Amino acid sequence: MNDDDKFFFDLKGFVHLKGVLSEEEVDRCNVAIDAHADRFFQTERTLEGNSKVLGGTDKQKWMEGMLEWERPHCEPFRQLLVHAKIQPYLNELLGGYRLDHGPLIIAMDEGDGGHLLHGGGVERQDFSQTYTFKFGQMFCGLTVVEFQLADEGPGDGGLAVIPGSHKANFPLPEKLSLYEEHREYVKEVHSQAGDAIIFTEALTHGTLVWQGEHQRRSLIYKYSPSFQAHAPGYHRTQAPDYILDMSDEERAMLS
Ligand SMILES: O=C(O)CCC(=O)C(=O)O
Repeated sequence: MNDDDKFFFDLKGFVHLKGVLSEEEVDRCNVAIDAHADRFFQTERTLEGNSKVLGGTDKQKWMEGMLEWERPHCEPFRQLLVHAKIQPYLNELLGGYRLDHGPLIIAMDEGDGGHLLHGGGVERQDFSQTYTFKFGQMFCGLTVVEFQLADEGPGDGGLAVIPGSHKANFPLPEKLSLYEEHREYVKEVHSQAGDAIIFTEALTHGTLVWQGEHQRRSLIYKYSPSFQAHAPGYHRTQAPDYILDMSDEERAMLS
């Protein structure tokens, strides 16, 4: 993580890394997802809350459990746990770290509903989502690595953030959370398949209704410093033995 990256992460609460994944890495993930498409589910949670503009014609589709899929389909997702282009950022922001929860695939078809803008400064639910700067260094709690497996261009919707909101001291105005007012403060993150966006969970972020004609596919890994947890309990798994089949480096991310 070079000095420019550090400056912009501290200033904005996120960094957008272009072309982190090769076309082949993106394809391997998408092929594996296609092979498990029957496992998409719709969360019962109402992600758009009371927003008049974030509800869609249908809900987002989510999928989990990729780390335990059969080979070769699990492989690209396991490799992302220890991706050489991501590790320097997590080392700088978290020090020692591990997977807190995820990975999660968010897929959205045209018209699928968004997610309230949430998090940000004082909105943190607990210390595990903190962002702090001390002793010349950034300290992040829960930190998100979002890999884009499909393009997310202007007008498509998808990931939206409020740059700098990880340092906010006053509560997020409700109309902003609902995306009904103050939209000029919201940045849609335009990205291409293969890009990665790393952001502190303390950053106000959410999802705009998907308007693209192609399916949105975002892959989300959430990390915590190794000494603390955000998600309660152990990883839920259908196949507990899968962990024995991982490399030592991959397995260490789950410890
Ligand atoms: O749709 C997105 O990329 C944002 C997901 C999100 O809000 C979250 O992971 O908390």
